This record gives sequence, structure tokens and C-alpha cells, in this order.
Amino acid sequence: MKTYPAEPYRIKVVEMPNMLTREERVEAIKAAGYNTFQLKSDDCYIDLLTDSGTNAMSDRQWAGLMIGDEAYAGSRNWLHLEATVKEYYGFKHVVPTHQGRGAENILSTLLCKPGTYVPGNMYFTTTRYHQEANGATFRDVIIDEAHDPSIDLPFKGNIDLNKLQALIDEVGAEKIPYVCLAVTVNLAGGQPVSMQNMREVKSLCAKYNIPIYSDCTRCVENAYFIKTREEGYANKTIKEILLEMFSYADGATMSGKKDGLVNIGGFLATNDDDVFTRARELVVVFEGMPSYGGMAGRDMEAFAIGIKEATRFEYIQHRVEQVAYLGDKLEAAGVPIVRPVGGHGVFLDARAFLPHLTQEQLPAQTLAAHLYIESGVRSMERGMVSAGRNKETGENHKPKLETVRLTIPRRVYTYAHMDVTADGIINLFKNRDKIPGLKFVYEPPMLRFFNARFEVC
Ligand code: P71
Repeated sequence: MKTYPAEPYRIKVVEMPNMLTREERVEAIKAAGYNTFQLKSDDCYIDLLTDSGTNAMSDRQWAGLMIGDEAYAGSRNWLHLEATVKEYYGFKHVVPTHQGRGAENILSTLLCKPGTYVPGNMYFTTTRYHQEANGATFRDVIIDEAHDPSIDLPFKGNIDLNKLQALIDEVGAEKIPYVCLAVTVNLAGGQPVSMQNMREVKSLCAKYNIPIYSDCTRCVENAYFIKTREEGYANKTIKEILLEMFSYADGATMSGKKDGLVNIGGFLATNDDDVFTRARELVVVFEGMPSYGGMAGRDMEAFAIGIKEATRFEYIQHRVEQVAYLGDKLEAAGVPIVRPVGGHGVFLDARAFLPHLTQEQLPAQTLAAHLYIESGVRSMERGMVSAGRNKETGENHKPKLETVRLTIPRRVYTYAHMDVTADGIINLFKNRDKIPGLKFVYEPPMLRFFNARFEVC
């Protein structure tokens, strides 16, 4: 039988969440317009909406808050953060931002123009928004298998080199400002990219002088998968793997709220002197001085410490295996999930879970709402509602993957919480044919999933 590693931490401070009754939860989700983004946190016993900014910090990080240098310019904590990013990720320049999308905004403003194309291994909501807002068109070049929840591959986040080559042939290299390479791929289920694929993408892009910007938001999880799945990496440290991964990139955007083990923060990194100079010009407009970029000094200190802690093997091993534990339990009970289980969460396959609903009846949105009612677990829709509409035609994007994400915050929950979550889902699965679909009653024009409201149809 497979075993799972014990928590590599001891608990020093605890939080006491509310445990609502089923009746109270029915009222709460109705009041939230059947949108889990609109629920009050206080109404959620186990909150698996996201792993973003929901991490538990260590005692050392909390201690770091006390040495926050809140000077407007030249904060010592910035110098610590900058040195840490350079040491652990290997980039030449770093520009701080308040979170990941701040970095995406600056990068897209600098490099995307009308008529350009940005290839990427599957879209991410905020990333694509900033590319499109600056006139570029996003092109998905991930391998086909990533769109099929049933195919089990070790590196399901890989770029399909033929698709990338075909785009270069179609539009010309000069129309491609950069390749966006996400490690891991969030919406594919937290799937990793292999080192070999990164190397191959680099050599193809080098031929055409196309820069590669990595979305390194969950890069430590990607490094763990390389260490445990790719030949030749078993004896390398996580830090060594990260440095090799980023040796194949020209820069990166980072949301520190995930693998930075903090609650807020981000950065843009680049090896390009010109991009760096222009990013420093822009950061003062959007974020703040290039020595804080929207972060408090104390947050930068915690971020620097978090980057180092995240590379400890026992930390990342437990993190990824705890996620696998939940996935394995669900799979053993026959619940349809995206295979293989990725780094940050388990994704329920909502179409297979609720086969009586059409995609227009929003199976993932429906499943997230009912999972909350059934168990008090908050999850997130990642399907047609998240995908939004085509900018030109106004038609709904219809993603093949219609999923509900159970995202596990880092160092927050125990295996017993995973058991409660699995039991709730398995119960719901047994009664699934009674669940009716949902329809929009309010649809915001952009990033609609955050504020949308629904009713039963
Ligand atoms: C997640 C988030 C946070 C989120 C974003 C949008 C809708 C709902 C929730 C954020 C990411 C991410 C990747 C791969 C960039 C960002 C933006 N993820 N790239 O998964 O996963 O970072 O939130 O710090 O601005 O819940 P930011």
C-alpha cells in the first residue's frame, strides 16, 4: 500500500473555523448567487477555493515581519528578496510587484502589441487578460493530451513543439514577442513540464530569437515532479533543478502567493537589460518604487524566507503527496478526477460527475455549489464560466475541461481534513443524478467568474 509522509511541521498557532449546518449552508450559497467566490470565508469550514495567498507562514517568516524596513526607498528587505530570487532562480534582474498579475501587466505592456501572438502552454485567466488587453492574441500550444482528463502522463504540461513551430511558420517569429511557459500548468490540473521539454523549447526559440518568459508561480512543485519523475534528476536538489529550469528562460513572472509561501507578493524577473530598464520605468506607475513594488518591507522579508523554505525537500514532498492523498482516495471511490493528480490540487471532472447536464447548464459551477452545501468545503469552478467569451465573436469559449478545483493551501490542513473533504465528495457522487444545473443571472464583461451570479435552471 502507498504511504504518505507525515506533516513536516508542528502547529504553534491555530485558527478555529465555523462549522455551519447544512440548512445554513443552503442559505449561504443562495445568498452568494451560487458562486463560491461570493461566499464569506467565515461560512467555509475547509476552504479549498485556492492555494493563492492562503499559505501558513513559518515562525521564522513571522519573525521576519518584525524586521520589516518600511523605508520608501532602498528597503533592506528588498535587497534580501532580490538577492534570494537571483540565488534560487538565477535571473539577472528582478522588479517587485504586489502579486503575479502586476508582473503580467508590466511584461504584457512592454512586449505585447496589436497583431502579435503569444504562445503558451494553456491559458491562464489573468495572464491572457493582460496579453489581450495589450492587443496580442493568445495561442495554446500545449500537448493535446493536456485537454483530456483521462490521459495519464508524467509531464502533461509540456509544449507541443510542432504546434509552436506551426505558429512561427504561420505568423512569423517577429510577431511573437515571447513564449509564455508555465511551470506547472494551473488549468490543466497543476501538470508539470519536463526539463527535456524546456530544453527543446529553448533550442527552438533560440533559432528564431524568441524570448521565453516562464510563469514560475508553482515552479517548486514542478521541480519536485522533475526530481521524482524524470530520469537523471533523482539525486539533484530542488534548488539545482530550479536553476537548471530557469537557465532555459529569459525571464519570469511570479506570484509569490503560491510557491513563495507568503500571503501577498510577486515579481518580474528578466535577463534582458532593456526590458529591465523599461520595467523599472513602468513599475513606478502601476505598483510603486522598484524597491518595493506594492509590497510592505515586512512582506518582502517573509517572501525571501519563503522562497528558501519552499526548496526544502521534506516540505515539497509532503505538499505534493498530501494533494495526491486526496486524489487517490477519490479515485479509489470511483469519483472522476483529472489524471494524473497535479501539484496544487485535485480537479474533479464535472462533465463525468454530472453527465445529465449539458455544458450550457454549467456542470462545474453547479458541482462547486453543491459540494459546499453537502460538506462545507469551498472549491472553485474552472470551466466555461472561467473561460469567458471570445473577444471578437462574443461567443462563450467552450473549454474541453469542465472542472472543479480542490486547491490545497500550503501547510494549513492535515490528512484528516482531506478525509472529510473526500467523504463529502463521495456522498455527493452517490446522489449526483438529483442535482439541477445553473444559469447566469448576472454576467460581468471581464473575468466574469469572480462576481457572476446564478440561479437554478
Ligand atoms: C489561483 C490563482 C489566483 C486566481 C487568479 C484568477 C482567478 C482566480 C484565482 C493566480 C495565478 C496563477 C498563475 C499560473 C498567474 C497568476 C496570477 N492563480 N499565473 O490559481 O495560478 O497571480 O493571483 O498573484 O495575481 O487561484 P496573482
